[in-house]
Amino acid sequence: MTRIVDATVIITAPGRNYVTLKLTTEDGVVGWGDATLNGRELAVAAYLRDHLCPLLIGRDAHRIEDTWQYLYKGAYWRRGPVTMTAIAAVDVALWDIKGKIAGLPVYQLLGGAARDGVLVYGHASGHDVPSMLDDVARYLDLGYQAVRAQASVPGLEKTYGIPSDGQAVYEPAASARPQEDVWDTAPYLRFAPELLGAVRERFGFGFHLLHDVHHRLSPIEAARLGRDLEQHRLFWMEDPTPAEDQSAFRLIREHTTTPVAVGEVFNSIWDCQQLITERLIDYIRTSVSHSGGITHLRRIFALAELYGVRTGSHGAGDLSPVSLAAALHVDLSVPNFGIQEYMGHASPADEVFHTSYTFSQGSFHPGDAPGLGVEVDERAAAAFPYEPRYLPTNRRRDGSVHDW
Ligand code: CS2
Ligand code: MG
Repeated sequence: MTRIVDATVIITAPGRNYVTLKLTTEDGVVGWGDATLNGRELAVAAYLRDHLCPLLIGRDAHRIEDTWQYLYKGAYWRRGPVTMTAIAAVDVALWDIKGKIAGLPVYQLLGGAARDGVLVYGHASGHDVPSMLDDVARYLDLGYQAVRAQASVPGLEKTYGIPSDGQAVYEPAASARPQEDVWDTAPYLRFAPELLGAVRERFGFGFHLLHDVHHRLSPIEAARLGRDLEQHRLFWMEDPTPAEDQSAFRLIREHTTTPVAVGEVFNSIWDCQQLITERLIDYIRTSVSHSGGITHLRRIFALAELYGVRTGSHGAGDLSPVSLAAALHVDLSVPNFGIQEYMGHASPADEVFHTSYTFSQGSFHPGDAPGLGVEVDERAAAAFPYEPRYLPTNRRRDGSVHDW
């Protein structure tokens, strides 16, 4: 038994906003958990500070499963992004503590390494096809074996995922109100096959190619796009249509064999159940930060394994380095691993988050430090105050709101 004696929420913005939970035991062992929910950061921070942290004081840090059930069932109001991100931060911090006390990296507690490394994909993008192709070349030169390709859609002023000038990776601009972008599906549906075709024409088929539709199509449009992309042999077409209506994916399945990946906005096993058990997707993208932590993510992945669905966890820059480290420990140990997203963390995040994961030839390894292998510099964190930032909103040409 080792009691939790302190639970602190740290909000910092080294390059972008992050919320981190710090748990400390009576023996001075510290565990870190990521609680960042992009554009709604303060809601999770308040949920932790006002509701969960007081409940954690005095609890046995070793009892991870009991604490998970206590916070999930005890909330009465279950599921949802805020609740499950808060519970995730507690869960991951407790696994960090257990690893540090055991003197083992977390993946060893999860059954050990099921592979030598964690295959990741990088984000190639461009304002046009030539600059996107140059970015793909850059990733292949760095040793990546998998690349996601996105480019500005001709005729649209703004497109998801394309960094503004001077940005290393795409990040929504700091603003008091969400930026409003104009979306039009027709030019995108014509352009996407050209975009991915250009990558295959220039670089061939010797690496994995991924594309994020980012929830913008109707089920039949998604079915048509999937069919038009088949010749380009994608690793996956991601979030082709909003996933609230899981039965909509049956229509996509009827028309195309392009693999489908969904799940970054999911928060619990219940959000994925139909898609997995009906084999309507090929990759489940639930993240350790937004779906209840290591404890619950492993359940989702175990269900997926039964149905031949592989993992493809979300790993955008708005999930902190603590989240990435936790994801890598899970990825290294689960049998049905598919791929891990790696977008990187813009400087000066590395001044606050000190990590021990390493990259080599297209794969990551979480490292063998006890626990997660990440430490947070609280003094450095204090130097980067929070700044409100909203994700953009999409409107169609007729002014109506569309999925972003
Ligand atoms: C995207 C994300 O990386 C992805 O797959 O869907 O960048 C997503 O837009 C952000 O995480 C939202 O906060
Ligand atoms: Mg995505």
